[in-house]
Amino acid sequence: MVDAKLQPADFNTTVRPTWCPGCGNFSIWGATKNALAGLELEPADFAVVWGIGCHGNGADFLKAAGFHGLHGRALPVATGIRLANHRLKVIVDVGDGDGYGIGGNHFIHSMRRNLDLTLLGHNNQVYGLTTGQTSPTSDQGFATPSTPSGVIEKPVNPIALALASDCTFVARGFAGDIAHLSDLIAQGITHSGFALIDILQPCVTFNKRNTYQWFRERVYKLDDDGHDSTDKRAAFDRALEMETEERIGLGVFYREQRPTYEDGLPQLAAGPLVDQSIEDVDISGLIEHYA
Ligand SMILES: Cc1ncc(C[n+]2csc(CCOP(=O)(O)OP(=O)(O)O)c2C)c(N)n1
Ligand code: SF4
Repeated sequence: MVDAKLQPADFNTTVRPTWCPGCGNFSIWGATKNALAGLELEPADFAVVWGIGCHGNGADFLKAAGFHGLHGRALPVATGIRLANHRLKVIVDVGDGDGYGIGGNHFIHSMRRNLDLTLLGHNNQVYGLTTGQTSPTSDQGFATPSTPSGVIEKPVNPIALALASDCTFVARGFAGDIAHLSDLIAQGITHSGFALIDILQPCVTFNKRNTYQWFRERVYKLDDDGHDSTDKRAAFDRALEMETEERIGLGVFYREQRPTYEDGLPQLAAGPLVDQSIEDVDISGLIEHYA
């Protein structure tokens, strides 16, 4: 008898989410479960790494093997998981403060390496968990407890930064459109190489500017507007639209196929490292060298 396919609810744990009612994290959690069920993945097929923040509390609510570790360091952990067992799909959930700020260095270099990871950027434009301070994606002029007179500097543009960092799958979703977001996450997981899905995730408690309504007045689907996702220059133009605060494209900005970092490692050709025997590995020379 063939086992019944898992349903999204099968990826729930017994812990109920503690996010504020209306938080965009609910949609990202739901869309992730939809994508996992749609791709017919079992919990043993994937791992998830979370950063620190409200988004990271999702570690308690998704039935998955994974790691909830240091602020800004989700991508190095995910890299280690992929190198140890590249049979696993690896999803990485970060906040804008976590992934684009303190973890910004890892963000750039993981993309240029083209590790086969799917990064979900929960972009609420504030530090949610620590009660609403300015984050790297906060809009210029936005007043928060840490910038009472308004943010002085320009925000990070994650889509433009990903394009400049040679990311091979660059997309933006919106927590206000779960069906579209579910499809983008599934495409990101299926993509061979690094997939960024930056997700507009309203923080209903601390960001009273970038609300669901504010986004609904500005978002449009790239697919409906004739965008060619193989054209990198066109993708840059679409990415820069965000800075006008008038039009915000949703969907796949850019995709290309190129060998992954893992493809370039001869050590992985024989299969995942976790399956390889270490009985014949002799490190005595190495120990002697460093003794
Ligand atoms: C090294 C370090 N610095 C600072 C903190 C405090 N801290 C915890 S969460 C957070 C910011 C969270 O913001 P974001 O990454 O945008 O996630 P959100 O809470 O909005 O989901 C900070 C600064 C920490 N935990 N570790
Ligand atoms: S503070 Fe903001 S990001 Fe955190 S759970 Fe509440 S609404 Fe969500």
